[in-house]
Amino acid sequence: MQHNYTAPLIAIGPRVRKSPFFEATRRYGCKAYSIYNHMYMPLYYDDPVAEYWRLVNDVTVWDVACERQVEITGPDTFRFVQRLTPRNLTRCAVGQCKYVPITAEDGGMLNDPVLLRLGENHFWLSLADSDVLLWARGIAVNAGMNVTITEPDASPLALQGPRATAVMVDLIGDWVKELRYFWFRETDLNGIPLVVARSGWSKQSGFELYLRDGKYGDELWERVMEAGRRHEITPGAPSAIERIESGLLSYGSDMTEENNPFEIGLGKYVDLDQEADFIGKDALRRIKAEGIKQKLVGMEIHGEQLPLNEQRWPLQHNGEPCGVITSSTYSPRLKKNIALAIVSIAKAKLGTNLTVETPWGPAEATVGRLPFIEPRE
Ligand code: THG
Repeated sequence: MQHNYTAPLIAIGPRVRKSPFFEATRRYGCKAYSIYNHMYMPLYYDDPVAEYWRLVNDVTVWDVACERQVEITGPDTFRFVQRLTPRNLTRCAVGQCKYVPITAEDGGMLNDPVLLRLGENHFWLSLADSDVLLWARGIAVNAGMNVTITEPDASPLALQGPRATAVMVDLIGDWVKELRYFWFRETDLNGIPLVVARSGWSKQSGFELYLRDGKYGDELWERVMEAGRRHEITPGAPSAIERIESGLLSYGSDMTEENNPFEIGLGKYVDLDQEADFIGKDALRRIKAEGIKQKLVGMEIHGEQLPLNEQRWPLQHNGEPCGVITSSTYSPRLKKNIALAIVSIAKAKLGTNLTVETPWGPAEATVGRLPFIEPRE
């Protein structure tokens, strides 16, 4: 099946915020942007499948400054951050990152950021696409806690792919090899202030450089490109294909504020036994006691090659609606269509056959295991 349609333009104007790397992404020929946290986010420079292979085989550099930071400081910082998330932070050391659900009072997911602890009383939340700065400031108004919540000048640039470590060694030094997964270090690169973390939204290994002064955006980009040249670095962007294969979730697509962490596979980050009274605790206790009604699963969609979905595709079992495909792609490594789906609990068992209503007609699909492909390393 040929899916030949042209994507509409996204026009560039002064209203939408630009990343410090925005000029560089234009110069390097970025062909498509999306909007994320009210900023332009590069999507691809070339053919997305070719970029996927460069991520899987080589190394790619991504402007992900749209993963905007919320900074929390002040004497009550730890207690305040722990109020925002069900994840138990008592063992989060300075220098460590944690993937943390942010839940509302009804247990619904408001965001799924990466948390960085920069000091005893100094945290960043590296956001997915929703307005957590406003939420956090709203919570702080009546919390009776002494905290300051702002947006710092900090912009992530991701290096992802199996050759990312080699580039980082040339760029920053040998010590990056010792940096553990989900840990970071503060450093500077000839006067460019950075937080260097071993993390990123792919399972191909890599780093995230948080630029701490936006005026160096162009300089950092060019230094990365220079260090990467002999490692065949290319500009890229978060790959929808790779992240579905790896089972990484995208806020807004695979979850919204309608979903609780248990049903989307993030229950392992919810600690109901901790002392702290985080927002959503009572609701999540009740949800856990009652049992989840639906569940995020992997699915294989049989038949001809399908493109990325532009909206959720309904799922049926014997003509009865039973869920939705949230994210779908053709997997070049598995050579089949794979997808993430939210389905009613009765239909979530491995091997269950369902029917997908795609825009091109019905297709048969089967519930499978997540992730579709195990991480490298
Ligand atoms: N890096 C940074 N900020 C981000 C993202 C990122 N903000 C937006 C978005 N990504 C937030 N969502 C995620 C989702 C998954 C992961 C990170 C951020 C992730 N998960 C691993 C996994 O599921 O295997 C590890 C989770 C864990 O620690 O157990 O990496 O990518 N700066």
